[in-house]
Amino acid sequence: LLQQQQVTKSTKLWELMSTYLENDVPAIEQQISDHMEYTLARDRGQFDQLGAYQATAHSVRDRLLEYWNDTNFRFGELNAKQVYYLSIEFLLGRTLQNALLNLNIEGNYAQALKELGFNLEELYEQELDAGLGNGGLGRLAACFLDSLASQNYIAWGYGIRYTYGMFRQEIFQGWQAEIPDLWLKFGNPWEITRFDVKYPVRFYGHCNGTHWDGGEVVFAVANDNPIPGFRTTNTINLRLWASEPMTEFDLASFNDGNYYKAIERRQQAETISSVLYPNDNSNEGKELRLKQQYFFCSATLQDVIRRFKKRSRASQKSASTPFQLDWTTFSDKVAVQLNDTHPTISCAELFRLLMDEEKLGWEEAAVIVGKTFAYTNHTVLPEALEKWSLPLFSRVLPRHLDIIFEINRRHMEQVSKRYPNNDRILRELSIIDENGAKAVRMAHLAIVCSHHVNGVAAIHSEIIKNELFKDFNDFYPGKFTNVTNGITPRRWFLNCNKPLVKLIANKLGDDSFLLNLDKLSLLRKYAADSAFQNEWMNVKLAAKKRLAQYLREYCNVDVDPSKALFDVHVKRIHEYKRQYLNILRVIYLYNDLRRRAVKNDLSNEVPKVVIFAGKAAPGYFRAKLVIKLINSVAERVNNDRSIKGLLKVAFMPNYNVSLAEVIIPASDVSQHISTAGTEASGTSNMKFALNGGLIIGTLDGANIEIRDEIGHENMFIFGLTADKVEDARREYRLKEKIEDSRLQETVNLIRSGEFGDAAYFGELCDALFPPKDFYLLGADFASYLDASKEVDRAYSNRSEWAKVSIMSTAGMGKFTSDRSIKDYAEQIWGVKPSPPPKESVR
Ligand code: B1N
Repeated sequence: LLQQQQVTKSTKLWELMSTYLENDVPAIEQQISDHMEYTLARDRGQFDQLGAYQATAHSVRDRLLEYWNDTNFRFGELNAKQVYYLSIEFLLGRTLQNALLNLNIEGNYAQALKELGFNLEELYEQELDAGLGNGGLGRLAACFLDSLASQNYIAWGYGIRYTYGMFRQEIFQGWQAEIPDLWLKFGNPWEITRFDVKYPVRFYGHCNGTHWDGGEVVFAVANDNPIPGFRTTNTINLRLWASEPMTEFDLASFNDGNYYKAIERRQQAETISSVLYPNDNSNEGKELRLKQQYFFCSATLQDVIRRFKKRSRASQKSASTPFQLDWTTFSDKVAVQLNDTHPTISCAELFRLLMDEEKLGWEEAAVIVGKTFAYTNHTVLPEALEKWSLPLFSRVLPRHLDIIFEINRRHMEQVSKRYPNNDRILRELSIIDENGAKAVRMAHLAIVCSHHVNGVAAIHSEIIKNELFKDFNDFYPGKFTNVTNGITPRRWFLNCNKPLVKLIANKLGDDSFLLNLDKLSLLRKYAADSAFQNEWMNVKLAAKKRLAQYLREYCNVDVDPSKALFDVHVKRIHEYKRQYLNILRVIYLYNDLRRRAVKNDLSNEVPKVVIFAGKAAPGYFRAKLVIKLINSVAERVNNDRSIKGLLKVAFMPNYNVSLAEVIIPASDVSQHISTAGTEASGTSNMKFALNGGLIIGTLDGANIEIRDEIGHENMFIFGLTADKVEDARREYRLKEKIEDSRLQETVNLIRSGEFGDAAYFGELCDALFPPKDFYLLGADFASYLDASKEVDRAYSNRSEWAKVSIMSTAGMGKFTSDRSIKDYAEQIWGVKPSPPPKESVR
């Protein structure tokens, strides 16, 4: 397909392309104007904000491409091991500001645009988010790309170019409505479509031995997105595949005279990459989803193999001997990281490509596969563990099912050797689930085919080793490990909170902490300094003012940011994340305020606004009902004059990366209150704490490690610990009623119709009664109220609060994704940074 094109040697072109665009203000102005005219074809009366944004974006992209080309050239020359990060989601958000800051040219751009009559900050708002992910898992992939680039690793990301990303959420009469996300409606200046880089991908058909034939074939077309490193020219690539029909028309249908059927087949091909599945932490088992997974994995591995061959050929020493490809070096050149099980079909696909296309034997292929892949698990929730029913799998990917059976047969042989006559363990460790309808367990396939398996926070990795995959851990000692998640301080500190970064840089002498976050610990010695505390709190106040404006504009909620505590709960809506527990708390607080208002006992009350945001999966009724309840409570509470505005509730629609960038710097306290043992890590907890927001949370996920770093006294911890959860559940099941009187009172209030729609909310109320309440809201309610009270108490002391806020930021060094990536590089991939030569750093 990719025909070897004749390469023309042009010294002149080489020289011209070796010069770089200038970054002085007049040069930038000229290039923006050029793009207005030559790229956008604007006439001189048509300079609107959108056009200005697009022209600016194109001029920044030009600069990215210079570094990106250099980087790709250097990677090819080095021919060192390259990391491939495979993820079905990349939640990138906006690109413009991130690119300008990473290239260190934001100031000159602001100046140039000012002289052209525009405001750069306003242009940022023109960009639509690239929302190609659901939540934490997709955003983690985006943070990891930034850290790979910034630390000079040889790495690429691979995923899907969805035409429609995460749906836009609107609220109608308190209910969530989902609107298609038209993120490409004005084009996408950040991507380069490689019409010449495309691979065929087959589905269905039949399979005769190693011969797979018939069915349907689509093309995967490469779309490249440059990812710049921070203050380095290392600019890596995120290659996203779009599906395209085969260019050859379906001749059979044409000859039958079935023109419409032929067109329909073409359209079916396009649907493969059309929409992101909007489920977070749950698995729908849909055929199209399996096709998406295979589609991007097959194209990716074909691309990786092509690059391996090209580089091997280019690096052959002597031209006299005929070239002989050495497959045993494959895993010295390729490390593939599987972001959850979604790309796990790649393991079977690599077997297929090596055996059926490259004619290697099983043993040879198995060694290569086993040294190439590593798998990251992101969840222990049973409903999220991927399983594909055998009938579906064998219809869509018949050859791969055969391969998986053979992997499993050999795997089962090993297991029985080690544990003779042990049916339980055979059943437990089999890739095929035979309890009930037979299915392929993707996590088991990933574990068998990978050299390492990691969890994403210490507690989560322990649960994986000791509970979820205990037998695997015994069978494969040393395979299981931990890499605690992290976030990039470029986007989640510098981009979203420049005033705080400036304040800290002034205090510490420079901003090198952005690449060495541990240096933040130097702030500890200023935590009690009252002048510094004042400056610190003023920065926080400015961020709160900005958010207050949003609250007025989008939620019709009026708050005084200089008085009110901003209490934030933003993440996907899910039962295990317990937004319901929070709104129950709010209802209790509201009722208490009303009671005290009657007794004229409202003095010393800390005014607060409780801010919620987050999307529910469209088919997740419980979660949508919680959104409705939050909005109903907001309606009632915000309009009750008797409580004197001391409590407000807001649900901000359409939570996404760019809204998170506004909310996170503005939070005083944020909620991370999952039932212990359910949230694998959480990453927004890190974002809030880094920005001086205090955390109220359970001992779950990364909260535990955050506590270890910043100190128990600097967090509001409550609730059951993971080791107590099972017993608590067993106990609760035996109870006859809700024992906590404050919770009972709160439920009664909902049932009474205080917030309208009592009939709807009945389901939510029922869910709290024994033997239900799987997520243990009842068990944690009392300690949650205590923690909430403690927050109020601490907030009343401004200096104490400021100190804790500073201590939070100071303790967050560990949670940079730079550290996570270093852990992966050293423990799992076996790669080192390869900084570009000094002369290329401008
Ligand atoms: O991955 C994040 C963690 O910080 C979160 O704790 C975890 O909940 C999240 C199926 C998922 N786990 N599993 C998913 C997403 C989409 C999908 O289709 C599962 N997301 C997480 C990063 O490690």
